[in-house]
Amino acid sequence: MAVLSDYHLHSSFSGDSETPMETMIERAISLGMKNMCFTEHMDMDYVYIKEEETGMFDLNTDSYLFDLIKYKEKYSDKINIYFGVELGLQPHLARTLSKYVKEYDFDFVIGSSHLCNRKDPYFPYFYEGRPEEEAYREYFSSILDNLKVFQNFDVYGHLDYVVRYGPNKDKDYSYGKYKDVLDPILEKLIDMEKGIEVNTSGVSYGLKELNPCTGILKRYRELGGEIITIGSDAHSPDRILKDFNRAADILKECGYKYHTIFAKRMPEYVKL
Ligand code: HSO
Ligand code: ZN
Ligand code: ZN
Ligand code: ZN
Repeated sequence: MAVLSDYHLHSSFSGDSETPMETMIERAISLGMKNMCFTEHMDMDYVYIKEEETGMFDLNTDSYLFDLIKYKEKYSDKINIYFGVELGLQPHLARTLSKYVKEYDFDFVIGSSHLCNRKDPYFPYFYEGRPEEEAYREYFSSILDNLKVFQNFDVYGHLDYVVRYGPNKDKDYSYGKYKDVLDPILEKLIDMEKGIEVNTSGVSYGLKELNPCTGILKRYRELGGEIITIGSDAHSPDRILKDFNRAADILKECGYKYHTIFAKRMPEYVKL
């Protein structure tokens, strides 16, 4: 069965997208999508280093929700639209983020690491003056720091996001090389009954694998993990549902029979 649900989508409510929400919806409908979940960026306490700009990823959640409800009704006979958020996790924000999540009736919450000890792995300075491996390890251990203090999310986003931006990307990277830091993350997620997502946007960064890599997906399953959402992380209409067949094939190869969609924060399992 083709996967017809995309659980990681941005529109102009995110600081790094200019696509009107309705353009994303119309494209999704034209692709035959059944369930689309917007997951707009909310990265509190984010400083865009290049321009020393603060607040680039502050989400105006009220106007986002206002438009979402409007389009949900307008397109109700064509597609299910869900209200999600991609929360940028940082340990010192744990209490503020918990409070924020409780203020809205989200269908789905992705917890993502976009900053790591207040530094942004998106920029070269994160890797300069040290081996790539050290930077990747810093990123993974900061995920564990987040998990120790924050729980109000459904899936962890693009677990190995850092390899998109490293000097050699995922050329010298594998699950096995980082097993000692990755296993505690996966074990903790499973203990907390949290999922992970397969994020297909790495393809446009020229990665050899999706995020996270197949080794991580296999290991999560092996340890008993079952909650997997699939998301394109599209910021523009052309990326919607991209590489979903590949994601589904990888998941089946790793032993998964289902992927997961969420409504009102409750998982529903859909056959792959
Ligand atoms: N959060 C973006 C990437 C980024 N832009 C980091 C600036 N910093 C990924 O959707
Ligand atoms: Zn983004
Ligand atoms: Zn992200
Ligand atoms: Zn995203």
